[in-house]
Amino acid sequence: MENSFNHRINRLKASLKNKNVENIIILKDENIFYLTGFYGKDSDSIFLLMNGDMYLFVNFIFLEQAQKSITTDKINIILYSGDKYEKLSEILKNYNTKAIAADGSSITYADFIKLEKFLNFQDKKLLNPGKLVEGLRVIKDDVEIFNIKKACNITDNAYSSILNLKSSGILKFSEIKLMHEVEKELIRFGSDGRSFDAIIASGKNSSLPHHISSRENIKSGVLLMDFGCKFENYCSDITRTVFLKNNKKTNEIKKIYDIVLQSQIKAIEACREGVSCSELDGLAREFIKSKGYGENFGHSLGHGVGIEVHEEPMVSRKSKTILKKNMAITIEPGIYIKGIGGVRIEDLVLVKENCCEVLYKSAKACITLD
Ligand SMILES: [Mn+2]
Repeated sequence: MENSFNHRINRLKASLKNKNVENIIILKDENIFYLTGFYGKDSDSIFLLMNGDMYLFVNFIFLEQAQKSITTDKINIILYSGDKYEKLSEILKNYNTKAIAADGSSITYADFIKLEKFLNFQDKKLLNPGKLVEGLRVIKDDVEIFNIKKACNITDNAYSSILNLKSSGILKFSEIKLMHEVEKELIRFGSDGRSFDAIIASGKNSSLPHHISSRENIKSGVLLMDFGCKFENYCSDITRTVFLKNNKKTNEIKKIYDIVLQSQIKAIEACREGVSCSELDGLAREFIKSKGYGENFGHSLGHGVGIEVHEEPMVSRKSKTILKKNMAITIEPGIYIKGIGGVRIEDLVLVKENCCEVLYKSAKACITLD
């Protein structure tokens, strides 16, 4: 593990050099975790890389956790009480450096004002290098790939035990109770918990891409389930749409199921190193459009997954990112028809040189549960 953190710090240094900066302040918990192994939730910590020296500023609540998770003595753990920027400022006084970058995408306005105040005072300039650490996180290393695959494997197991309930079992639940059942299975198979609140959408509710699971009872017809779990702080994210018994309304939805599935398979077949995110999105989108449902696919094709369930790169029409080996992205086209229902099929894939690896085994053929 220590080697992978060294490797990540070296990548950070190289990426800073590219932008002609040497020093950086990082505030976002996920980015600090990526670089140090310490993951405090809403921790109010600061990671500082200054002339090659590394500091982690934590408050009392996170001190012992930081000491336990950081296995290298190259990172100086600094306890602060009161204003973290005052403590930061004390350390910065020891350095003559004139410019320092801040992890730009996640900084609040209040933090920005304070940082500027302390840095101005010392005649240091604050720079914004953009989403620098997020940019490193798009390419997954071996440890990350292992954890993501494990999360996906647990997700497959949980999905298959939900299918084993059959229609008769599932129809006994409300959406919220099925959400709970899914999350219980994710834990039973070894995850550390969900990666987001599972979306369980029955019938007409499935036309809301991010429906909030409700107290309504699940009805026969279409059922969309979008869920995922965490393993060692790495996420999975899957969507499957199934049918519970037949009813009159399922005919049109089964027609769109076929279109969504074909577009998803086309995108998976095209997904490999060198293809741009916008090309991939366009491929699935054009196909859906050619079948007359262009207006009903209003979100982007996918997103990166890792420490966060939604992270870079965004797989959208606007994204200029070119896919590279070991990026982990979702491919999740959908068609949504208000008042009738919707279908989305989502896989998490690992980009390879000449193809991509689908990380789930869960079947995608249209099924009606007995
Ligand atoms: Mn997703």
